[in-house]
Amino acid sequence: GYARAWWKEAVFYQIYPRSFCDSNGDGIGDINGIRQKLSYIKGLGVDCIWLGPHFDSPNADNGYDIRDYRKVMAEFGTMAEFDALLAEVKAAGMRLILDLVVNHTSDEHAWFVESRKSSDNPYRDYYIWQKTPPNAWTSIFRGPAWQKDDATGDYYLHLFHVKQPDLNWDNPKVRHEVYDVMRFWLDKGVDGFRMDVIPFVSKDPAWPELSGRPQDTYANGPNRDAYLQEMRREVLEPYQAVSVGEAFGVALAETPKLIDERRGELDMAFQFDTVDIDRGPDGWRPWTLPELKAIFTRHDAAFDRHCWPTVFFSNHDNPRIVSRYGDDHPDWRVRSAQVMATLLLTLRGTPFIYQGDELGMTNVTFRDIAQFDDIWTKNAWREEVEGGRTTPEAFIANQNKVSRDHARTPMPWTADGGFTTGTPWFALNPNYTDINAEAALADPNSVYHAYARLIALRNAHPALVYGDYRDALPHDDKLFVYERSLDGDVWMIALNFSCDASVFLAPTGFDLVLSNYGTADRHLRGWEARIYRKL
Ligand code: TEU
Ligand code: CA
Repeated sequence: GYARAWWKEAVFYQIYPRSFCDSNGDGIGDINGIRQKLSYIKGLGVDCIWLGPHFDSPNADNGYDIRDYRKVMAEFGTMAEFDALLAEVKAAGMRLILDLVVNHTSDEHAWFVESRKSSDNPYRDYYIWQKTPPNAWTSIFRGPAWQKDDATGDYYLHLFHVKQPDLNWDNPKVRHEVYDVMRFWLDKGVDGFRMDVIPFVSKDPAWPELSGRPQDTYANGPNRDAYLQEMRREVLEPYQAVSVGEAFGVALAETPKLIDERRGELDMAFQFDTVDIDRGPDGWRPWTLPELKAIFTRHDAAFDRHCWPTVFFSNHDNPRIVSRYGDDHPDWRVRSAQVMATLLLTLRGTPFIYQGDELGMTNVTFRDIAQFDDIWTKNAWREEVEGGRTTPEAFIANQNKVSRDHARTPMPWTADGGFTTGTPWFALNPNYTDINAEAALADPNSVYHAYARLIALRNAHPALVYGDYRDALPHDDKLFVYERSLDGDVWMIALNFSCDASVFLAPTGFDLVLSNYGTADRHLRGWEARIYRKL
């Protein structure tokens, strides 16, 4: 069996602070807003909060460009308010992890301000400078990854936005600065880190040209594993801190390198297979249920007893779960969001919930480029539409499927919005009048209460956490039926991924424990989710 650990049994909840709750009417979510909503989060039964970047930042990429790692973003509040939040999270019996963004900093970080001044500046080697670009690497956010800088005429590397220069991890001083930042927050009592694009930290000194997707090259530098091992020895291990790294660009077969417990790197990784399922070379592509199911069978085979998976279907970089994997038509929105909740919370691996998915929040229908906030979308528009490669209509249609902004609309707290008393920094999804926390809390059949019931069930039964996984119907294109079993405790989960009723033979010798329809029926109804347990 597995070695037990709190983070294997935990359910995580991700907060995107800018869009969570605004306490002072300036239109921007903040720390005091989160403090006001802790009982809402606790009410779900989650164990640990992942707080998106809350550090001082000029917000070129909404906080993923950090100017000062030891300061709280002024718009979000003060260090005293952060300390109070942490204390209140703990008092509520939960834990808190922070977003560690250390592949790059903001170009306004003091290290980079120094670094760019001259080629003999003591901070020059904190970043990656070349006399001329050694290759034609491109930024994940479009355009060249090498940027000429006026002061010296040299080029610096930025794998993301031009305002996000990559740190030089080959310089041991940089690594120790990062470890000091980690200790600063761990000393306050945080429980660990989600690590942003952590596999990108090691750069290949041969500067190979790209072949395939850029991330496949960027994530696989020669010192990646040595640096993660050092980080674990230096910081994570002594503090017993949990770590979950974004495995962006790391193939499934390579992922055990990051998380096999015998290697001493990370505890968990976000593998991108599920969220890449609808991504093709030219944007959105359709997908099928057997493809989705095959991912979990593949993961099950790739991760042995020494690796522990994560399960997530969304985050601040992805569209809304119900629009993407379910059916956001009003007739099916609640049921299909409950099907996805059941999947998320009964697969093998630690589940991560993204704020608002517990309300069944949907994608937005964007009509105009002016409605978007994301720097990535804006860069892509410049390249594709202004560059004459596609039409505005085709571009917007694709963004309506893939945009990161779907996830970034503010939380709808009440039928009046309730996110802010002022003007929100980003428009709420106009359906907040129907889809909001107040309505969900009042309705026992809401998506929110389904999440709460599923989390309680998971917490009560080790088989749902540590049990083996077996897909019982891999080829069916509407039904997803699988087993979880541990020491003779056998569970069967039957999910209908369609609005058609389907004949389904209830397994003999099993009890129905939960259905999102409440009552039993001979048929598996449209978007029904059932959980059975062997007698
Ligand atoms: O994301 C890595 C990243 O590039 C993702 O945006 C990825 O491309 C996307 O999920 C594919 O669907 C991290 C952060 O999560 C993201 O918000 C930041 O913009 C990025 O790093 C840079 O820090
Ligand atoms: Ca505010």
